[in-house]
Amino acid sequence: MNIDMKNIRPYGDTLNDGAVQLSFTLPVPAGEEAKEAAKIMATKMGLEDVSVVYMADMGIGFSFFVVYGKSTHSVDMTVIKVAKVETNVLNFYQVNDYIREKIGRKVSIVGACTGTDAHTVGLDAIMNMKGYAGEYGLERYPEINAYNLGSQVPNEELIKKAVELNADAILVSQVVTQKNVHVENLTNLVDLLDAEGLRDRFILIVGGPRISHELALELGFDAGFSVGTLPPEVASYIVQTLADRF
Ligand code: B12
Repeated sequence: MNIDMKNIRPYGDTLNDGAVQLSFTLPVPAGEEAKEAAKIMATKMGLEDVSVVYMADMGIGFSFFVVYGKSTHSVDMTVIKVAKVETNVLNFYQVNDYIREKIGRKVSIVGACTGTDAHTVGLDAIMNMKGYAGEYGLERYPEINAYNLGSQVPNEELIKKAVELNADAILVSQVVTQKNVHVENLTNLVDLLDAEGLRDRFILIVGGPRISHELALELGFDAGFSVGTLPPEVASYIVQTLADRF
């Protein structure tokens, strides 16, 4: 198949047909007028040949739609550059061997959900002994001392613990992003570390579903991890960055 990388378009039935599926809610009761409004809305979004394939009454003067249409736009893939964590991902055994051979002591890692954030599942997936998606969490690695401080940890407290435990890396989880609360909180952590002359002492990592490596770098972190991250990816990044810094 000959794909024009300078003009990528959505693919539905045939290559480059631009077919997309879109769903949204309108604050009007379901009915023929609402259906027409959904069609006009999708057309104004730039879709052609729009058809409303599903409408549901949401019960309280709201209606939900699934719409098919053809996008008229294309994307030039050849100019896209995305900042991403570039690490040779090692498995559980390789990470532990790497630490023994290249670092020669246990690696200390402190993690927390900070600020007002109480979403612990993501950080637990990375740190918890029992692991996630078939991978052991950092607490299970014999060559890593992992400390999970839990949820709603103030930045000051996280820094205090990281110093106390002589941490090599600090892991921060931020799931709630409403009103950019995560940006404020993450910036505050970096500012506090800077003010105490501690920023360079730690590998500083942030993760969460709406975190990108690019955002992490912008905010003064060393790396950012998002949806689907597995513990060995984080462990590999930490140990290789640490060895490089020796
Ligand atoms: C479970 C849940 C809760 C539980 C949390 C329980 C707990 N102990 O964690 C409870 C009920 C407490 C809760 C509360 C709230 N929640 Co909630 N919650 C969710 C839900 C359904 C699932 C989140 C989850 O567990 N995902 C599974 C994990 C495995 O995925 P993950 O977090 O993405 O983690 C992975 C990666 O992101 C990454 N990662 C994550 N952290 C880190 C850290 C590091 C260091 C690294 C390397 C990687 C990493 O690795 C993980 C594994 O791959 C989501 C909706 C959804 N489906 O996502 C809403 C959601 C996150 N919640 C939301 C909201 C708004 C709230 C509340 C504000 C609701 C309210 N009005 O009270 C409160 C806030 C509480 C607080 N103070 O934080 C919104 C956030 C919207 C936004 N953009 O900010 C969501 C998206 C729901 C929604 N659609 O509105 N919530």
